[in-house]
This record gives sequence, structure tokens and C-alpha cells, in this order.
Amino acid sequence: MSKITIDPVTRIEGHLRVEVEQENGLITQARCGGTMARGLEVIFGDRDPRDIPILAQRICGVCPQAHATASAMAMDDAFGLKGQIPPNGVLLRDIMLAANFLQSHILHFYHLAALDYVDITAVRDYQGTDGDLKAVRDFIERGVLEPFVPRYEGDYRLSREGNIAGIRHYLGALDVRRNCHELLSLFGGKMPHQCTVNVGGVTTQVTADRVAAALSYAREIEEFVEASYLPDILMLAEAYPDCLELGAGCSRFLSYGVFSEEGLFPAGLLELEEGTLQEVDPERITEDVTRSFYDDSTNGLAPAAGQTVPREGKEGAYSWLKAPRYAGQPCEVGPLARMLVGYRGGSGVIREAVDELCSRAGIEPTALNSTLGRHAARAVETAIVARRMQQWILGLQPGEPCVLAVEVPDEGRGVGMTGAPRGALGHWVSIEEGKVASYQAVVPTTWNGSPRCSAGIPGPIEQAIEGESIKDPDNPFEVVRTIRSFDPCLACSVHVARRRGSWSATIAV
Ligand code: NFE
Ligand code: MG
Repeated sequence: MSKITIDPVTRIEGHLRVEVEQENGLITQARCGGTMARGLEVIFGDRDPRDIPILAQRICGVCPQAHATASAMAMDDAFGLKGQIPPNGVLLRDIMLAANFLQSHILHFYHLAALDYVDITAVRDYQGTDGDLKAVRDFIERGVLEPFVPRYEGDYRLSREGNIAGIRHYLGALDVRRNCHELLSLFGGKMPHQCTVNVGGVTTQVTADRVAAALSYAREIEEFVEASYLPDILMLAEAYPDCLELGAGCSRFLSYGVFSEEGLFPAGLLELEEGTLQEVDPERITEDVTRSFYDDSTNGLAPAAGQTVPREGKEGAYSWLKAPRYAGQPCEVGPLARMLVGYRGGSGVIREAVDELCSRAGIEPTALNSTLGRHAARAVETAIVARRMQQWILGLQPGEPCVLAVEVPDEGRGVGMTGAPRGALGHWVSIEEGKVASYQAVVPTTWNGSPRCSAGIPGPIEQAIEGESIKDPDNPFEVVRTIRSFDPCLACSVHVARRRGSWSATIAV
């Protein structure tokens, strides 16, 4: 038996440490720990509620729009405005969140995960005329290999042409991501961390020229997804079929739904093995802190009553992530969860897109519950969002209102449950004397990357790694491939702060 420690796991967002025990190449135990502490929920305490949708974006620079959206929805609820947001405001929130989904998914696939499968050193002997590829070749020839190495070696299987195509799309994806941000900025002023989504709607104006510009960006983004992203996934499915057979997590999938288009991304809890799909009951969500660096007195609280009381160095703890549980069980969240819940939950758009990709790849939809399947599900979701978003843009009404006038209530409680690129996202707020009295965010990577709970049940990423085989303990590429397929973001999932020097007794909010 030996232990392998990967710390930090690179090409993800944030600080993740993974320890695995292996015996004769079989992983017997995995522990996933978030090693960073931050502090956003605490910072929100005692502030004007209207500041929070702006501040909450600072939980993360990759998915800030999801936090703005969830926070604005929580405030709509607490202010008594749920269901009253002007149609333009609802659509703009969807469009801006969609732009961030596209940016985030394309970032994750091309700039973080693809290098697990695409051998970038194949560009070394590139003799063609593409100026960008020649620039990468010259860069590598100078001996500057970061950010492409260090990497785990030993399992690059694409043809030379396949690798070159992957590298070309890696570069093209940089421009596409800029376009996603520019699209969002048309309505948000800037990106990351736009300035217009707030309680009551979106503080901008819809004009015909902005609609035309947004549509043109969206069409260009969709072209890239159809011409590069989906074909690249099919190329990987052909070259790495074994990656479609490993890496299943807890096989219990949770989605809160996302975007306002009726029936497109339904909410649900799918138990894949039992084949059951249930409605989501938010009352069944709790956060366990048995193996997390938080005070045991806060164990098992529902988010609406949640507290954040850090206990650095707590005996037996190994992560700054709490362990969210639904009815006591861990759940996988993310594009795979949304695609499987949508497939079972009657979304015609999802069913058609999943069936099309699966038939082109020659696989069954259940094969998506795997390391490479998570990438395929994310690509399908990207295509759906890129296509539907154009309809949402066309639904905007120039000159019509986008936001309500609001008044801060003395008291209120609210919840905003939606989807972030990485999965189900919930924000819970309570307001007292017109100020934020408490705030809790339960975030996708907190679900996926959670440590064990009081029942000893490992989190979804831990479960996905346990039982995997590794060929070479010095190059555990199987482990990082599986971890990256979840697209972890540790900034989102810890969001707890340490005040200068020591933890403050008043840190609980
Ligand atoms: Ni920092 Fe995030 C997304 C959220 S992940 S990227 O998507 O919320 O936990
Ligand atoms: Mg939290």
C-alpha cells in the first residue's frame, strides 16, 4: 500500500489537495481537501442587501454571474418581488448567465482539461503556415514550457493531426471566451464582475443596437461550439473509450434547474441506479462539518440556519469545504446532472441533443456517467445554451423596463436556487433591521468536492476516484483526469474568510 498526494491539483480553479491510497494499482481510498479559506459569507453580514448581488460575485472570477443571479433571486424573494421582475429583466439575467456559462465551459474544456488528452508538444515539428501554431511552436522551442508542463506523462493517444487540431482550438477558444465576456458586457458594463444585475431586475436598457450586437456574438460562439467543441469531444471519445467506462461518482444527481425557459433545464433529484426521479425539496438540504474545519456545534444545519464558524486544525478534519447532503446523501451536480435530470425529466431539447451526441459517439446516454462523459455532457449543454440564447436575445423588447424600483424591507428571508456552470447553486439570506443578518451560499464544488460526513460517506469526487486503477504511481493521470472532469472550483466552494491574524468570535453569520 502506498499513498499518493497531489497538492495542488493544477489546471483547476483554486487550491485542492488530493490524497489517495493505492494497493497494486487499485485506489482504495481518496480524500479531497480544499486547502484555502476565504470569507465572503461573513463579509456580507450587516450590509445593505442591495450591495450583495455585486459583492457575491467576488466569490469567484470564473462563475461570478451565477452568484450575481442567485443572490439577486434571493433578494427578490426577501423583498417580496418574486414573480414580478419585468420580462426584459428576466431575459437579461438569463442571457448574461448564459454568456458566463459559455465562457466557463469553453475555458474549462480547452484551457484546463483538454491538455489531459491533447499532446501540446506535437506542435514542435509543425511545418504549416498557421501563424498562431507557429508562435506556439517557437514558444516551446525556446524551452518555455509553462503553462503546458509539468504534467503527468504517458497516455497521449491522438494522431498528430488530432493534436494539432486540439491546439488550434485551444488558441481559438481564447477569442471565443473574450466574445462571451464582451456579449455579457453589453448589458453588464464590464466582465468579470458586471455591475447591473440586482434585486428587482437588471439596471440597464435594451436598445436595438445592443440586441443586434449580442445576437452576432452569440452566433459566432455557437459556430465555434458546433464546429470545434462537439467534434473534439467525439474525437476524444474515439481515442479514449476507456474514459467512458470509469470515473462514475455517487450516481445521485441533483439539479435546481436554471434559466427561465419553461421545461428546458428541469429541477430534480435522479438516483441513476434506482432509476428514480424526485422533486427537489430544499428543506432536505443540510451541511455536515464532521470532517471540515468548522465548529462541530454547527453540524448538520440547513442553509437557512447555517453558520460559518471556522476551527482551523480541527482534529479529524481535512477540508475547508463543508459537506452538503440531500436527505443525508451526497449528490453530484453539474452539466452531467443537468443533462441526466433533463433527459429523464422530459426536456425535449436536452433529449434530442444528448441522443444526437450519443449516437454520433456510438454510446448509450448512461455512458455519460464517467470521466469523459462529464466532458461530453458539458459540451452538449454548451451547445444547447449557445442555441437557445439566440432566442432569448430575440425576445428582448427595446425601450421596455428591465428593473423595478425597490425598497429595502425591515425584515425578510429569501432563497435563490439556480444553476452555475458547475452545478446547483443556492444562496440563502435573512434581513433584519434593513441589513443582512445572515447569508449562506451552498455552491456546486462544495457538493462535488465535499469531504466525508458524520456517516462516513465520501463526497462525489472521492467516490469517483476510489476503485480506479492507476498504471504508474508516479504519473497518476487517471486520477487528475477524473478530478478535472468535475471542473472543480475551490474559490467558489470555500468562500470563508480569515480576519487578519486570527479567527474572530463574531465570524459566525
Ligand atoms: Ni468558481 Fe462556481 C461555478 C459556483 S463552482 S466556479 O460554476 O457557484 O462551485
Ligand atoms: Mg457556504
